[in-house]
This record gives sequence, structure tokens and C-alpha cells, in this order.
Amino acid sequence: MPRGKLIVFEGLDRSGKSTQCESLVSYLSERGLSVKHRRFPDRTTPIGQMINNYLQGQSEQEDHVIHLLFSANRWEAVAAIEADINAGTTVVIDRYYYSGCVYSAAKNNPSLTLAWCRHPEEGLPRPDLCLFLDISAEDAAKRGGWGEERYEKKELQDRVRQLFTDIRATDDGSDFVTINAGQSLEEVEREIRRHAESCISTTDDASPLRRIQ
Ligand code: NYM
Ligand code: MG
Repeated sequence: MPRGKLIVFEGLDRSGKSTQCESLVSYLSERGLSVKHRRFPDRTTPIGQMINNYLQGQSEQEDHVIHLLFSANRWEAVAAIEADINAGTTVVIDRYYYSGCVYSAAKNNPSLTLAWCRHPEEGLPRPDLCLFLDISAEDAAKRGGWGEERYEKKELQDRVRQLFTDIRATDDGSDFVTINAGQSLEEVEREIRRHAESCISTTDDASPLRRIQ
């Protein structure tokens, strides 16, 4: 049986990730593909609840600690993700380790460099495709603005976007397909489907899931 693929959505808050992620999952499953939808942070686990409390301002965490909790929240899902992929199910995830790196690094804490932030992610399954929904912080804010969560501020979102741009210039960025998220919902949807279908049909079934190195 061909393995499932690992497809990830990334982008700023309000870039349309969640809507597009749900739309892709329905589209693929309506076409008979076995597909599972996940999101990070997964707020349902005990670690995820700590993250949720932090994001909602109900608790404080030292910058490195919250970074490691976000990473732990991915690691606790790895066995399930791998089991799905090995069983032929494609896993579509709303945010992954790229968000983990850039949001922490955007804090400008001198000991939270992008390189430091990436270390705990090494060894995670590497996506077959990362759909990066690109939008400026200004345009994202026009979509009804951000909510009350930590990180939902213009200056931080600007730095996050810059760091995503920096990542695109590295080896991690070789998995990225950049999609102009300022287009209409239907145009974005069409592009995403095209890339996802091409990933699903062209990834060599014999090739094992790669790891983040
Ligand atoms: N976020 C998300 C991180 O800071 N690190 C991570 O590893 C992940 C997965 O959490 N502003 C941030 C980005 C978002 C926030 O995510 C909540 P969402 O998708 O907006 O619920
Ligand atoms: Mg958000």
C-alpha cells in the first residue's frame, strides 16, 4: 500500500490557513482519499492545555519553556502521525515546526535564535509539501483584525513574516510552495488543490517519510 503524504499549512495568523486546510481535507476525502486533519498546537492534550492557557494570557511561561512545550506537543503526536502515514492515510496539518521556529524567534530574545529554536524539531517527520499562505501583516489585519491571543500583534507578525522569508532561503524552505493568500478564497483553493494533487501523485511511494535533519 502506498504511504500517505504529510502536507502542512503555514502562514501568519489570519492568512486563511484553517479555512483552506479544512477545505483541502474535505476535497481530498470526497475524492476517496484516506485523509486526516490535525492542527498544532493541539490544545486537547495536557501539554496543549498549558499552551492554550499561555496563548490566552491566563498563565506566563519563560520563553524557552513555552517553545519546548510547543515542540513537545508535536513530539507527542509523532507516533500517531507515522502510524497514519504508514497505513496509507495522508495527514494534513494546520501549522507545524516552521511556526514553532518563527514565532519563538520573533520574540527577539537573544538566546532564542532561529537555529536554537529549530534543534528540538530535529527528527520530526519532514513534510512532503508545505503550503505557505503568504500575506502581509497589514492585509491580514484587515480581515477583521486579530483576536486576543498572545502574538496577535502587528510588530510581532511583521517579524514572523520576515522569519518565514528567511526560512524560505534555507533547506527547510525547499518544501515550501508559496501561495499568494491575498487572492480570492477560490483562487487560493484552486492553487492549493493543484499543488496537493501533484504532491500526492508524484511523491515516490517507495520513498520513506523523511525526517527533519
Ligand atoms: N504557535 C504555533 C507557536 O508559537 N509555536 C508553534 O509551534 C505553533 C504550532 O500559536 N499565533 C503560535 C502561532 C499562533 C498560535 O495557533 C496559535 P493558531 O493556529 O492560531 O491556533
Ligand atoms: Mg491564531
